[in-house]
Parts: sequence; C-alpha cells; structure tokens
Amino acid sequence: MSKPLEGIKIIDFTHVQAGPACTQLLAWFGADVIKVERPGAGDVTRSQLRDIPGVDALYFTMLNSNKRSLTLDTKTQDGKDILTKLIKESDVLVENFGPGALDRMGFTWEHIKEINPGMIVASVKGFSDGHHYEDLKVYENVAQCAGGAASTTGFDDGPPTVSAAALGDSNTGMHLAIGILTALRARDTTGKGQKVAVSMQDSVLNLCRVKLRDQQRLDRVGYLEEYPQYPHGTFSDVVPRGGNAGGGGQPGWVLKCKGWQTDPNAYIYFTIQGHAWAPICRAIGKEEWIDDPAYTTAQARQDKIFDIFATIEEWLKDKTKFEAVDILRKFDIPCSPVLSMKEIAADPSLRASGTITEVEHKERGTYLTVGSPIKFSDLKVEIKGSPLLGEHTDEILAGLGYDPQKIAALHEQRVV
Ligand code: CAO
Repeated sequence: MSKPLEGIKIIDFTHVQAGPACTQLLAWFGADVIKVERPGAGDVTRSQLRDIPGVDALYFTMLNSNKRSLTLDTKTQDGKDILTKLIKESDVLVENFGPGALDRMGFTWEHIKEINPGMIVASVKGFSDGHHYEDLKVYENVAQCAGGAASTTGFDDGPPTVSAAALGDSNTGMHLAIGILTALRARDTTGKGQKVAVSMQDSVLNLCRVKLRDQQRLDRVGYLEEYPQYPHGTFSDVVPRGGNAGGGGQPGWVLKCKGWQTDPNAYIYFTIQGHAWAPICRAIGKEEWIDDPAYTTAQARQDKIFDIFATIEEWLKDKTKFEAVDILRKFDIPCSPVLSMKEIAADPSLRASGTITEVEHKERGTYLTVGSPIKFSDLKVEIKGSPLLGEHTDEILAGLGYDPQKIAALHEQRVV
C-alpha cells in the first residue's frame, strides 16, 4: 500500500523530543525522513537514560522510528556542501536547535530559499520570534511554566506543578506537523516554500486556553464555581490550581476504590454529568436524592459536592476500580479507572488497535512503543525500528552522487 506522504523528503535536524516527535509522525505516514546527527555522538537521547549499556536508549528509539540516519558535521566545508545538496532535493527541513544555531551554521532562511525556493523550513523554539525571552533555550518543564500549565496544575495548598504529559515537547511537535502539512498544501498551489515556526510556550498555551477563559470569568465575577475553592474557600485575582476538578461544566474528582491504601492507582475518575444525576443516584443506591430539591440541580449540589464524592467513595470501598467502572458504565456515567503504565503496557485493547506496539530493534531486540494515535481507514501505520547512528550515511551520500572513495575519505576526516 502506498503511503500518503511518500515522495516527501525531510531533512530532520531535530533532537531530544519536540522536533523528533514531529518528524516521526511524518515518517509513519510515508515521508522519507533523514535524521542528521553529529558524527560520533548523535542525538543526545541515544545515550540518555540508557537501560542497556552501549545500546540506543528507549528515549531515542521511541521518538525516531521509521527514519534514516545520516551522520554529518555541518560545521565543516564538506558537511555544508552535503547539506546544500540535500536541501536542493528535499521538501522540508525541520530543526529544533537553540536560538540562532541554524543561522550560525550558515543556513539562514534567506540562504536556504536561494538554494531551493520550494523548501519549507520548520522550527521549534522555546519562545516565538521577537518575544522578550526569544534567546532562551527551553526544555519541557520550562515551557509548561511559561505556557500557563504549571500555575494552574496541582492542588491549592501546593506549589505550581508540571504534568507528566509532554505538553511542551511532543505537543509542540504535533503543532509543527500540522504547520508543515499546511505549508506543503500551500506549496501545491504557489510552488513556494515558507518558514513555519512553533514555540513551545504558544503550544502549551493553546492547550491551556480554558484557563485563559477562566481568568476572564474570574476578573468579571470574582469566583469560579467549578473549582474546589467554591463556595467554601477563597479566590485571589488569578486562576487557582484546581486539583482534580472537572474543569468544564461537569464536576468530577479522582475517587478511592478498594485497595487504595496499598495500590497508588486504585482510583477512578468520576464525573457527575448534570443529566445523569438520576442514574448516578440509582448506581450508588441513593435513590432518595433523585427528587430531593437539595440535590436535583447542579447548582443545588455545588456546596455539597465533596460530601457527594465522599458518599460515592463509601460505595466504592468494596469495589476494585475495574469492578466499579463495569457497574457505572451500565448507567452511562463518564468514568475511567486510573491506569498505571504497567496496566497500559498490557492492555489488550491498546495492543489490538496498535496504539501500544512491539518493535524490533537491531541491537536491543523487542521493545514497546506508542504507535500512531491517528487511525485511518486506508492506511495501516507500520512502526519500524529506529536507525542506528549513521546507519544510512553511505547510501544517502551515494544517492547524492558521492563515489565510494570520496565517502571513505569523508569518514576518515570525520565529516560523516
Ligand atoms: N554538526 C555540527 N554542529 C551541530 C550539528 C551537526 N550535525 N548538530 C548540532 N550542532 C551544533 C549546533 O549548530 C549548535 O552550535 P552553536 O551553538 O555553536 O551554534 C550546537 O550544536 C548546540 O546546539 P543546541 O543549542 O541546539 O544544543 P543544546 O544542547 O545546547 O540545547 C536545547 C538543547 C533543547 C535546550 C536547545 O536545542 C533548544 O532550546 N531548542 C529549542 C527548543 C526545543 O526544541 N526544546 C525542546 C527539546 S525537547 O525537550
């Protein structure tokens, strides 16, 4: 089966997580992604957090599948010549170097455009161009703090908290992938490439837009009724940390189940949907609440929402999280067990859908990774192992017209 992005050639100058997550996605969908890495070392994640000595770390393998690897020292003249040849025949260059690094290498946007007017240059930076922090290097948690996620995550009596989800890294990579596909579509009609830039701060903020909604509501009315601080606590003039509150119009919380004393994940997330109040009362054996005016409306329930959650926890006391969800699903109640990574790794449904998948790697054997979360009716996304450092250097150079003697000399001089 041919893949939709077949024929698109991408120079992948990315490292760590934000950029690699973007190019990996495009490689899954058929693009020829050439990962350019420094000879000898490569992407720092090859050696970070290793679990097997001398073998590419999972950090690398899980973000660089389906790519080819070319080693190249782009600070040498030969390296610059090779990169220039590659730019001439590629469609996209993706990079997430520190600010200004590509320019310092001699490959400014103006210069790349001269080499190939159809080229799309896609960049991830911590902050957007012209921002007062534009010179800063940025990692995941820095972005979560700058994008409004940390100040609004965690509990009211605790410090700002970062999420385990890669809101700054992989999320920014996903935004960049959308930008690249949009620029490719534009090029189909104009024939011209363009620069696509995504900042990690902006991408985090894009996912935190409901918190900006809340800031404006707070400014206007002085309280936020869906937060645990309402109505018994106090609000300042900034959006508070909402703990595990639902955040939308449906109150929710993480509730203890049987075994919570010893199992850190013996919990469910329970949502009280307004129109599902009667089924909830039936499910937990509190039929008397169905028509009690003290409980019938969401507004009436608000000041006792934590007493209601405590009653549900009492009902959950003798049920595991899985048993509880099996009962609640029959009442159409939005809920889920809190799943550990161990449970997710073994989940038969995630295996069947390919969202959790086993991949072969030349040196490490089989490992688990997260497959495509995007499912297509006409494309089966096949996840292949990540390349070894420089695995495809010779074939890529040969494709650019270098003969075996020249390739050997480039190795000798450590250009590749
Ligand atoms: N050949 C020669 N030189 C190379 C090279 C190659 N193949 N690949 C990279 N380099 C050079 C760069 O040109 C740069 O050189 P100068 O600074 O001398 O011009 C140098 O390597 C360092 O690059 P860097 O600034 O990207 O690397 P760093 O480890 O200091 O910083 C990071 C890492 C992630 C903080 C920074 O790249 C960054 O802020 N990137 C943008 C934001 C981002 O994507 N962050 C998310 C990372 S995922 O958590």
